[in-house]
Amino acid sequence: MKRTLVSLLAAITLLGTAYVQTRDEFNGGFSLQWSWKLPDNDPFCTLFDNAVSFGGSSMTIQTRDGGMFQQFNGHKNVPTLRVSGNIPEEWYIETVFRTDWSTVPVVFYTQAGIVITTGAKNYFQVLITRDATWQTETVNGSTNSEQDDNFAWGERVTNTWSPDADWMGLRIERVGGEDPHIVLKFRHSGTDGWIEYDGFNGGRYYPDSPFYQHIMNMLSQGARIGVYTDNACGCGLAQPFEFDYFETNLPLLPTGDVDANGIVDDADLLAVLFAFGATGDCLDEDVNLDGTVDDADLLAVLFNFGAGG
Ligand SMILES: [Ca+2]
Ligand SMILES: [Ca+2]
Ligand SMILES: [Ca+2]
Repeated sequence: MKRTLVSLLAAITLLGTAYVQTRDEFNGGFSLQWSWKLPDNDPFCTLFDNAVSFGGSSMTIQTRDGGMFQQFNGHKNVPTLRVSGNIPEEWYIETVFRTDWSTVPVVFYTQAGIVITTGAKNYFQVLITRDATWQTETVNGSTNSEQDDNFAWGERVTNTWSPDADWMGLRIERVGGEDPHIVLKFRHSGTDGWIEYDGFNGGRYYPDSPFYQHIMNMLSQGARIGVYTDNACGCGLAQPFEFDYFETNLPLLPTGDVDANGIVDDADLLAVLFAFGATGDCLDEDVNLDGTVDDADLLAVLFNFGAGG
């Protein structure tokens, strides 16, 4: 009987670990501690050229020229959250976004989605892409990856479809149990909810695959996860991608952890007090990333005091 109770408690604890969910609805601004910084990228602070705006419940990022491609590393407007702590056996990252594809020229690659990265030299992206190769108005799922600036064109991972201006979703998920793997999922107005990538050329990664190992290595090294937009053309195309929400169950640095040491304490409080009144795009003390260090940031630290400890 006692053993049963212990097993039950252990099971509940495991469930609790697996289902901790963090979601930012982008309600007029960030509710989680995002950062515009991207290591190995120039500029380090990627917020650029008024390309980002918030609606009542969404964030819009307009594409800007620049990329992380090989040694180029000049991408713009990449918001990310820091992964910190033990990675659960089963995890996921998902986002939902839309754009008016009718304004995207068929001659340029244009894409948006999820990025997992430790910096501009190392990343994995899953995207919905208008592929300029075919010069048609279709889109498809795709992936890109880079290790130490060595680009690996992931692959086209779905069949093409004709997009509309409706919401589209991307989800990257690790399935545990006896057959652990990472799977990519997507949704759009032509699917019935989330569906597994249709296996055009992949979309499932098993432990012996380089992409699987790359993703898991990055996550164990305090990776950043976030959303990504790209016109991939150097042509000045400012295509707006509107993100509805971003959600994950991966453990993140606690909100208010200004010095990113994993705990919200006096050091973070003092940092905000000393920076009080400062303005700028990428200040660590600007917890809500609205460009000013003020009461809102101080309150964020106070409300989360002790978190992560
Ligand atoms: Ca690169
Ligand atoms: Ca701290
Ligand atoms: Ca602020």
